[in-house]
Amino acid sequence: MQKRVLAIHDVSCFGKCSLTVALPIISAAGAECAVLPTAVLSTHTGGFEGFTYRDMTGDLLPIVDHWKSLGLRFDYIYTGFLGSFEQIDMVGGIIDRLRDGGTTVVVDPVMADNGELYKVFPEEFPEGMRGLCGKADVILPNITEASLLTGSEYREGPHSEGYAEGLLSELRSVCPGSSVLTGVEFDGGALEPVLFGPGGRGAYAVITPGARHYLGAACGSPDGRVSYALHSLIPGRYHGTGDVFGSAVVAALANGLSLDKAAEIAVRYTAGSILRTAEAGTDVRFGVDFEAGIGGLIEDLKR
Ligand code: PXL
Repeated sequence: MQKRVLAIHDVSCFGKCSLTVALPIISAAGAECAVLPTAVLSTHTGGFEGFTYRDMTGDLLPIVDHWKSLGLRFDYIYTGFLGSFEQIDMVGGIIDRLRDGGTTVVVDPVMADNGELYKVFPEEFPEGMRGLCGKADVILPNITEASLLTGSEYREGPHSEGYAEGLLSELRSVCPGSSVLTGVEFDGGALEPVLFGPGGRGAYAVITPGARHYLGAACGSPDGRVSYALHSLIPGRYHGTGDVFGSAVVAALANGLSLDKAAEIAVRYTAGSILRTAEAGTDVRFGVDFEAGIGGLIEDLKR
């Protein structure tokens, strides 16, 4: 049976993030992708001046009412950038109405990066997002979002395992399910003994061994188990990579893969998208070249 995903994000008309990323990646992976647009913007808000912003709050419930009248159901609900603070509770209610025993809810608490809450969101946004994460089976925060959700200190990389695993442990009181923490950065010299030294831990997927610096994701399960998926760090800050990563995770889950494996595949795919973009030298605000990697992603999902 084909899986059906509902993606609840904004439409940034230009700039390759949110729905313009989720829809192609999830569809190409063979799942149906229905959309609930939270806002329509001319571009995303990361580095562009003068963007237009249409809040879609008033349309969300009528759309869901219509779907209920049709008896639609969803295997996955994947939420990302929300259009307003008011939408957080509304989206929580929509999840309650649409989920059934077979629905997996994936919440990406998109609200912050590089140590700062996005300027479009009010100060109370993280507290609201904490409530939404409480409804999720899987959350996908970056380090900044995890620190805001848990009231923990934000630290720049390179990180220690202790810091990453401390955040994952705190996140267990935010989300009853699993957490995938993104933007985890390790120094290669510090990591290698842990990996390959006496009693080296097997819970790592190192995609590019021998790197000086690693960047990737740490997955924490409800029972406290932790795994990592790491790629060599590619310098620079590229826009929309969180959405490329999250969409690939959802695509992999919808193909029946475990969360650890989904994170590994998503790290490889996101890093490949960044590398192509770095080589092309395009404006980092314009998003990453995820399109050329879709074929490889599908092969990875089938492997
Ligand atoms: O990629 C996250 C994102 C999604 N949508 C909009 C954004 C951002 C991040 O800045 O501005 C509108």
